[in-house]
Amino acid sequence: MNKIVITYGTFDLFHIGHLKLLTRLRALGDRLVVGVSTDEFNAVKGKRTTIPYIDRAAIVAALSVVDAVFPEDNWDQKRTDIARFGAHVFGMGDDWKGRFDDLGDICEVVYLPRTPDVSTTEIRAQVRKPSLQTDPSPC
Ligand code: C2G
Repeated sequence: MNKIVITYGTFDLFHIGHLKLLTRLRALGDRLVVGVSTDEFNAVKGKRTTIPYIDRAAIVAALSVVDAVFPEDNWDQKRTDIARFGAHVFGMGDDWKGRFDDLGDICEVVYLPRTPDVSTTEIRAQVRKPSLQTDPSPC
């Protein structure tokens, strides 16, 4: 059986937590398709993104564990997407545990443990830290 797994996310400032999740989800089936949140949808989610959708989608699409990427424009497209792709498994990190259980009538719903100690928010904060002031003049 060509078991298809589907997931969704912003994947801003792509990091190892994203990669581990996508890799584990791919291991649950034969193909993994990913809905990447558009910039407009992230505004709806109240999430500010650093990297524009076109680049976030290109990075996710380039992963060997990802077979297809499509835009996530709203909260309500998942049921249609699952039917469109014939997905057997819907998976997310467990910060979403319970949130999408209603999809259980059309596919298996799984929540996998998040990777601790890494987040887009933390990376953004680190990048913003002023670097240690060094004396620009030659010594
Ligand atoms: N994730 C993870 N470990 C981290 C960070 C994120 O496993 N350290 C997982 C999240 O649980 C999620 C996926 O990586 O399943 C993408 O995370 P985000 O880019 O933050 O996506 P999010 O804003 O949660 O959007 O409709 C669903 C939403 O689009 C999910």
